[in-house]
Amino acid sequence: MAITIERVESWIIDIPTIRPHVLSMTSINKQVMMLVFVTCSDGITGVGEGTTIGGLSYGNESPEGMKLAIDLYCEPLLRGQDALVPAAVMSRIRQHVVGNHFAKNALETALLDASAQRAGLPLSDLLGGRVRKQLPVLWVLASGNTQVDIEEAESMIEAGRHNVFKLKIGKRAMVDDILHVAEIKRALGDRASIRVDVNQAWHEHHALRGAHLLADAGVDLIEQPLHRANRLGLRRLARRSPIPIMADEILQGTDDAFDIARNSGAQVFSVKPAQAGGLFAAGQIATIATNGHIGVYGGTMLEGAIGTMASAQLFSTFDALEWGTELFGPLLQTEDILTEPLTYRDFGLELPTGIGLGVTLDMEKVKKFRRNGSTRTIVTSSAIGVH
Ligand code: MUC
Ligand code: MG
Repeated sequence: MAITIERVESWIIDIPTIRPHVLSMTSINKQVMMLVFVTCSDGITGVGEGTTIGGLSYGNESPEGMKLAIDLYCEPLLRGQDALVPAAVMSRIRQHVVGNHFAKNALETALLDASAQRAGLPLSDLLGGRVRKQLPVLWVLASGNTQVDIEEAESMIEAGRHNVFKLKIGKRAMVDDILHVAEIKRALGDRASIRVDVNQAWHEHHALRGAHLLADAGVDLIEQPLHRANRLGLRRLARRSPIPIMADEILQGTDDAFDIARNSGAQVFSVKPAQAGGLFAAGQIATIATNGHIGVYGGTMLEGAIGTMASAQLFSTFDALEWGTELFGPLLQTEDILTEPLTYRDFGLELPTGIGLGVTLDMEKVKKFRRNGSTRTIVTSSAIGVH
């Protein structure tokens, strides 16, 4: 009997963060998640998530925009379609909807979650099966204060939760950022690996000097130091930097991944299903990386539990994951929206064994945080230069 897509519904959920999270382009005090529910004629509902950072500060899709793209343009293309063939359904969406990678990733996740539930399998089994049961997870130090960051890192190491830390820099002058990074590395010593994410804030003129100073301070990796449009600059830097350069914002899909790999434009790829436009596209980016002898890292857009689990299900199938993952998004939120929380221990995230995404939403909690009306994503005044 044919099983079709009956209903597609998207919600916006606002959950406060445990502390302000300060990046080069914005600071956030809450995380805004777009959840999409795809209900099929056999009664199965799949769920997917589209989440970004600071409204439109990070990329060209906001949670509100994702909701609009799904409600207005994707829903009519999905309703009545064969739910058993997510690839064909997504191909139809791609024919009619250009870009909108975050929204497409959320929809593809929901369709695959429904298929996996129907098959009685974890989503990772539909993607080829797990190579690992646990994913290494780093923590991002981004309180904006050096002492607070050191204390935070110390408590994470002591609790056995994280011993790899990514520091968000690029908001302050380079010299101040490097003093901040060096102080943290000095305090933690060999007990932790330190990486930095510049989120595109540096100019090529001073990036090489920055890379040398960071290497001297004991940093292991520099993420997206230059603007994403400066591909040649990133390639020049990657060739001369004493420590590896990771591509993040520059990777907006498989074409970018292929181009960067072909031109030796970075040593590591941050694989993000949202930026890639779906779990399959993200898997293809990881394959391009591995075939191009580029390291693989499992990135995040600070998704909550649903987006994090979708990524985790995919990353668990990767043959190579040399740089671990940063799937810590749910830990940055004050509230858990699952019936059973995710398990973070021994410096990693344990993959649940249940069907689909392997997690169940606590709908009472989800409803509590659901946004009513069309409230905009509030970006802090300092982030938009208003004082
Ligand atoms: C990014 O640029 O990597 C990942 C962790 C975090 O704090 O921000 C994100 C986005
Ligand atoms: Mg990044």
